[in-house]
Amino acid sequence: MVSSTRERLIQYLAESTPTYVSGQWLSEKLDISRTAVWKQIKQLEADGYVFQAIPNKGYRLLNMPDKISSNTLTWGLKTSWLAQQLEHFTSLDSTQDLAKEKARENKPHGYTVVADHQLKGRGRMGRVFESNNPNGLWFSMVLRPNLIPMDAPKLTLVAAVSLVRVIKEMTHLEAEIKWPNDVFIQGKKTAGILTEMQGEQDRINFVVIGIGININQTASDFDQALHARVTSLRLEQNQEIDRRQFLQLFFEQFERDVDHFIQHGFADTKKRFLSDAYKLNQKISLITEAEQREVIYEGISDHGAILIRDGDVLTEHFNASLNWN
Ligand code: BTX
Repeated sequence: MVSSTRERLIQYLAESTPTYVSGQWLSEKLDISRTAVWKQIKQLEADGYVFQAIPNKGYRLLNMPDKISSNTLTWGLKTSWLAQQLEHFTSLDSTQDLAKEKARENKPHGYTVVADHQLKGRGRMGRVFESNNPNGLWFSMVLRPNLIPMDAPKLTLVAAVSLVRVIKEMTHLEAEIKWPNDVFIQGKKTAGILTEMQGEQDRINFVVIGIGININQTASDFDQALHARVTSLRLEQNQEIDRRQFLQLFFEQFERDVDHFIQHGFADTKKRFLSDAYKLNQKISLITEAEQREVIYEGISDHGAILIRDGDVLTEHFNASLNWN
């Protein structure tokens, strides 16, 4: 990908932090005059970047704006593999589709795609996921975990517990996980996770995990038809959230949780899931094509399946498309 002079300038400054870089060095690297470097720096300052400039020493980057770009997202990111390779787009059909395409082209474990607008954001079974709005976070991550294919769906639950932890860290909100892939606040959907895998019988080639989170949307940002069922973090806590900080914290948390799951198994994820599970131990309605049935949601199994009690019968349901509320 060809980067603009501005992007390269930010990258040099970001990589050099906390040391100073001289105007001379930057002008040589970027092949522009020192005055042009100075002009670019002034423009960046106008856009919210903060520098310290010291005569004879040069420039040092102190802060980035909360605006999202591949530079602002990777600057200061404390991960070893997740999102270290990241591409950001203003507009894209779907981060999920692009990430899958890139995974097929051999992008590594942790490669991530982020978009401000998705024109064809999708959920499970081809459902539309409303995401043509820069106030949310829409991204997909390529994972190449050393797991058997049967364990891949558990990564959805790992992502859900990571997400809930970051929401609780950044807000005072009680976020809950609706098995298997949604995050709810006050009974309304705030985030959704889409896990797709490509592999063979005994080997995962790659997994792409796509996440959509409603962060700073106001009510008028949502389609009328969704109003009663969805919410954003901002709507719930009456305060805007720094999207860049949220996403960086998520990448750091999810990397830790994925590594832990791969090394030590599912037990801790299961424990965290159950402590934040939406409607656990309550009556829920199972909706199938044929009928709607009242059952009790008793928990999840060691396989990550939902455990449902219908009278005396306890059943383990693996199908992530199970419709219930
Ligand atoms: P899902 O199939 O469980 O949920 C889809 C349903 O969620 C829709 O039918 C609608 O009722 C509701 N919905 C639509 N838009 C929103 C929204 N913004 N907030 C809350 N609820 C909504 C859930 O699928 C998984 C969604 C993953 C989306 C990510 S975004 C990045 C990546 N790219 C992409 O195309 N998909 C994923």
